[in-house]
Amino acid sequence: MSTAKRYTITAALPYTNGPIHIGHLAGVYVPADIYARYKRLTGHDVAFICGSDEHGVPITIKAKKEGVTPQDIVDKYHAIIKQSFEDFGITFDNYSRTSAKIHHDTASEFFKTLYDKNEFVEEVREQLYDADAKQFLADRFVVGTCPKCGNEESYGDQCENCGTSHNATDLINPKSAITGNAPSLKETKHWYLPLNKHEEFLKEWILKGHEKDWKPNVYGQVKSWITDGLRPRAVTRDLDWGIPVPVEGGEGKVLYVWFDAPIGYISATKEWAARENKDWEPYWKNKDTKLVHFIGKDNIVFHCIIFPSMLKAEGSYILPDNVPANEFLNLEGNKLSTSKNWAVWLPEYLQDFPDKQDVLRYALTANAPETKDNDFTWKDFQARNNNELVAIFGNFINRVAVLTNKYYDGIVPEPNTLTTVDEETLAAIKAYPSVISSSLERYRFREASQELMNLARLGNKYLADEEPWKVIKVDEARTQTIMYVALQIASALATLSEPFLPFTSAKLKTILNTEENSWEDISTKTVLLPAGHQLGKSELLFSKIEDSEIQIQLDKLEASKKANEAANKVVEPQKDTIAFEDFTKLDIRVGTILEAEKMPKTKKLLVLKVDTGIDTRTIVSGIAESFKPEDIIGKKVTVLVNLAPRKLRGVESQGMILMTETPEGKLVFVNPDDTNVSNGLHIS
Ligand code: B3M
Ligand code: ZN
Repeated sequence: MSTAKRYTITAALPYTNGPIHIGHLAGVYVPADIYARYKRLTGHDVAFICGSDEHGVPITIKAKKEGVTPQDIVDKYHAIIKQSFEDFGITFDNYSRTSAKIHHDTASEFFKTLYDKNEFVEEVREQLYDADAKQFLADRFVVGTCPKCGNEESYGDQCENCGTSHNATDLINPKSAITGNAPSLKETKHWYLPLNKHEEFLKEWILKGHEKDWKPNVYGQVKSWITDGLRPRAVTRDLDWGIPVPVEGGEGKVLYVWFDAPIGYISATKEWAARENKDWEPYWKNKDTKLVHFIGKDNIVFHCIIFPSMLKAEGSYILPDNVPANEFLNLEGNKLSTSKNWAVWLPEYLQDFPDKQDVLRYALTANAPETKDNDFTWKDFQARNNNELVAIFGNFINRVAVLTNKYYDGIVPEPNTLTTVDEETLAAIKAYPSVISSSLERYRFREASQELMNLARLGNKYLADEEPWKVIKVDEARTQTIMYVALQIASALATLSEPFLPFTSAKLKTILNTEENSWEDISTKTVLLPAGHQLGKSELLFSKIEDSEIQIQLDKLEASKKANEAANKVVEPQKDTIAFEDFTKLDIRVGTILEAEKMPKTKKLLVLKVDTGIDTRTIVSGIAESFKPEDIIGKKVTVLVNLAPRKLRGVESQGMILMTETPEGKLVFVNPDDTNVSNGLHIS
């Protein structure tokens, strides 16, 4: 595994149109932070870069909906998102934003360079246009059927189902997201990045160069797009929110959000370097720098094809060494959804679990959607906490701290003769840094987190086998050795847990009263915590999560589900008023169903014989999808008996059965003997 001296690690810039949820954390920010912390801990020069993505259509849509300006929206969510990252210990060296002047300047300059180098194709083409909204329909302003996979809700620039990026005019049956209208076509000029021109380079660089080291999900997608053939993509838009197109003829147009956003990584690096009095260029231009993009799978095309083509066309930049994209995280069996409020929002999580940042980091890492979509469940979260963090990691540390305090006043005891088990245990500790590194170098964060837990397991087992609490009664000298060895494991855990469980690692370092050891020290030093060292104050690392706490979370989700169902229910408007005299014309009686059978060759109709009290008559009723004929014989029903007879499929219907609906939407008879809650009369 080749490692570099300098690392530029980027995490996808979140759109500032809402807070962030566990899906973002699991897919992008936790793995990126683990990686960045690990690289720093192993002595590398790291720039860990992110920021708010403040342009693009979703932000203008949200602003319109809330009746505020796009700037109001981005200011609000930039602050919220930034706070969440801090709260969860995501150690960006810089969290910038794309509305920053430095970004506008950097992106404009980048565009101008490509323009001057003739890297764009300038073209007037017909684009989708909503005449009512007086708006060109690009990106999320238009929805239609994806030409590649048939998803009916593809956006103008990208289909979220298959990940393909396309031009809005490629959509089948496009509809304006603003008015719902079918768009017309209108000519407008744009600048296109001719991806086709870069096909050979992409083949060489990715298909030949990264078959082995890129994740199969990333490599596979990229390969299929390149094999399908690439086409020019417009990198400008007719919008008023974004970075103005800085060349002649660009008035009233802005850069496409996916053109400016990745350049945001560069601007944020510049901003950071200026603040730190460093030179930004080595982080983007030196061959001995490794550029790694952490993203979700829906961003693959932009980071593996479009942005590298831009960097290549510009000419002075390095290309990403890897793009370890994750798949998606689902929540309790359903897709995470902002609009359906089917999510665990980070600010809300912290309200309910104020000191459990590491628990979420751990649960999300141990169950990360690395190779396929994965499901987050609250039960699993609870189990990861109670059965692993509390029962293994926390239990081990607690026993070590409590016993050392009790037997030796918190001072690391002098070891005596080491047994084979002691020696094997000390040797096993030394292997962990490279075991965990090897997983991390391959972006296997789940595996790495489990190796860390294995080290805690080793400690737990060592104590359980050696039983110092029993040995103390018979062999003082042996107890000293046992506790010494256990303390070495605890010390290794303090260092190796840092990338995964930073808050826990800090607490553990306080308990052990040491900050000394580096990642490498764990495998090279013979003594991690020397005899005579005084421990610090003891505290519990983790606490149990009760069923009742989990139930609160499940109830919240249930409430979202109910709210969605209610919101989706279409309530029909009231019909025109009728006079009382009209109502009295209705002759409504209670009858009994004597016979019922399905009308042949229909789905909905039943032919009933009903005793109305006046006579027995035939009534055709459209209720076959709700009732089986045999179940309704003998049922009392309410019948409108003086409705003019009407032929249905050749059978004369002499009246109408009155129906109503339960709140759950189930069709029921209006039956004087039943006490069903009704919400409106139906005529069936
Ligand atoms: N804002 C997209 C997203 O949140 C986007 C990432 C930009 S990275 C340069 O899916
Ligand atoms: Zn698709």
